[in-house]
Amino acid sequence: MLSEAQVRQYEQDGYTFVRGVLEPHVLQQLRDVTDRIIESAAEVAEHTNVLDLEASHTPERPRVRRIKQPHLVDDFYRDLAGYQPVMDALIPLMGEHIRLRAGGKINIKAPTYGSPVEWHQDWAFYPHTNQSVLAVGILLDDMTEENGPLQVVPGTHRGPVLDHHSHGAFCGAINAADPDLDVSSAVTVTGKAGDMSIHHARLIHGSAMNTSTQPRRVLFFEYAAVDAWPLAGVESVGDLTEFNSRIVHGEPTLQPRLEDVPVRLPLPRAVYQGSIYENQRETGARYFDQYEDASLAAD
Ligand SMILES: O=C(O)CCC(=O)C(=O)O
Repeated sequence: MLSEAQVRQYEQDGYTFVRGVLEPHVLQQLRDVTDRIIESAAEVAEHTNVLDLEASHTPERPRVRRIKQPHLVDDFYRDLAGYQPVMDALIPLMGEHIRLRAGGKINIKAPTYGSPVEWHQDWAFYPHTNQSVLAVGILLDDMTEENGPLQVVPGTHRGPVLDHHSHGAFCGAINAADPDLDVSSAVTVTGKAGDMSIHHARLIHGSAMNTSTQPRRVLFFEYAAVDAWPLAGVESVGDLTEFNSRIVHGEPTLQPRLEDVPVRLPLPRAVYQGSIYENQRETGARYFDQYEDASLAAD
């Protein structure tokens, strides 16, 4: 369960952090399953449905940036999405009825070259009928000031949804020159492997490139209250059985709850598809440094 202070922090600041969520043997299993999937990158030259690759990836020198939709890749992840300690942390924030979203990912951020993620609000990717929508970040490695930690701008979940478009199409990032983007109060989220961050879907967040010698792998699961129905984005309710099969706690409903919330649609679709990293290739001004020529990055 969360303490009252953690619930208050989530409500006021739009994020909170929970220590020691994974038991040590579960953390070890998570790492083992993930390592096996990362190793499979030696067999591919291009992005796949599962693997998103750094621009400098080659089969001889594999560089995985992301594992996409992990709950579809291995049952271990699907089970972990409903892990009781995770549910115990979410119920005070979003109620008893919780659906895993179809998105979800493990962002790998390998040492010395792991890519940055530009400032964005998840809500710009997947607006819903109400804002009981959040993401958790389960740490596979210690997340430190040095290895590209998650950065959040407290309180921005109560502010506007900023423009995530470039050249007339969605690009999944807020232009760093946008006068409405103020990240002067951004804070870094740091913790130990097995800990978990929680952030509201409207919270502005991002992270720098990992130039350190330590990996920073985070498993992000996205959750919505069962009565929060997607308005746009990768998830639609084309198949109700599949939609409801992702309920990890509580019961389904056919009565979405409507809230008066600001919405921008992620349309027209991003020019580059496949992951946030691809979407963000079209971003106007960037905030975080990245290798212009990724092959310059050391192993
Ligand atoms: O990996 C990170 O630090 C941020 C990830 C994120 O916000 C995303 O992939 O949507």
